[in-house]
Amino acid sequence: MSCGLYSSKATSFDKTLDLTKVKPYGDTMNDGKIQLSFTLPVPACEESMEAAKQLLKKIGFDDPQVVFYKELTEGFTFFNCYGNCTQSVDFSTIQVPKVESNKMDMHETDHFIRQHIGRKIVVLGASTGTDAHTVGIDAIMNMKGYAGHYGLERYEMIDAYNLGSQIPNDEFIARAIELKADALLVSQTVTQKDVHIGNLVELIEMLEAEGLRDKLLVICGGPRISHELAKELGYDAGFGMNSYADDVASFIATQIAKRKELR
Ligand code: B12
Repeated sequence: MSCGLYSSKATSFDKTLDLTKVKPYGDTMNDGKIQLSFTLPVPACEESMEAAKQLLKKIGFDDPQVVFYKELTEGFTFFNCYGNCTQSVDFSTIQVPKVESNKMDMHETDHFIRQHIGRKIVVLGASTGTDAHTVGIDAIMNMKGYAGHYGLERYEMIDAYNLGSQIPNDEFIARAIELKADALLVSQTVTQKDVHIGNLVELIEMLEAEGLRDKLLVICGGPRISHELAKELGYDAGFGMNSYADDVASFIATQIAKRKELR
């Protein structure tokens, strides 16, 4: 269900809000105000300010304004601009594929695992390939947790192994075999030139070649990962920004319990 079908708080205080024609909000409903920052490869001068405004008009902004500009280095000027967006979107019809699972907190998940699986679950996590970003996978796995959500290492019924960053896919798979993993968690932060796609696909292909794909839950996450993309690439689920250990732990526990029931 689209969250547009829930009552929006804004509709109750402003009757001019039409969820079928949603525009950005600045300080008045439907004013369409957008703030945009970008750099043009030209020196800072009156002409480059005019170039920035013309560009905004071409993009479709009414009343474009440059509110700040500064030459960052010789020949490259940074602009901060405002403009009124002339387009709108129909929020009421938007549907986004999401991970479907009942979110449980740490204690509920531990209890669920005890009751429905009856043994500890082994989860391996890493930032793979050339990706050196560790903060995302640490947020999900570290004992102390992140933003008030305990990480998987704190769960009594999860054996969590955080392998760190820049783990090659073959090493990740070798550790998964050695530790008899139930689930693999891959974190990918750098998406420049789609480097994450190649790396994520390679892992799935290698797991398939080893005959392991169906024996494991394989989950990816990162700031630019969506559930839709993850499914397309052959993963069981994908988690993006604002996801926490409880989201992924609930998903893993319920999926493993389901698979156990089917056996
Ligand atoms: C810190 C940082 C670094 C540090 C990393 C240190 C470390 N130990 O991690 C250093 C300085 C090493 C670094 C290097 C680089 N970085 Co950097 N870095 C960042 C920065 C500032 C913060 C990232 C972060 O820690 N976020 C906080 C965590 C908690 O958020 P998160 O990762 O999104 O994780 C959450 C969710 O996504 C999710 N999640 C994440 N992983 C997983 C996995 C699973 C299984 C699940 C369920 C959920 C999940 O859960 C987390 C909690 O909610 C970002 C900019 C920014 N503000 O985001 C740039 C950024 C990510 N870096 C960037 C770049 C380009 C680089 C470099 C290529 C720069 C360079 N030219 O050298 C290198 C790459 C190095 C490499 N080989 O990977 C770009 C990436 C752009 C892109 N789209 O690809 C960013 C966005 C900066 C930018 N605006 O350009 N970086």
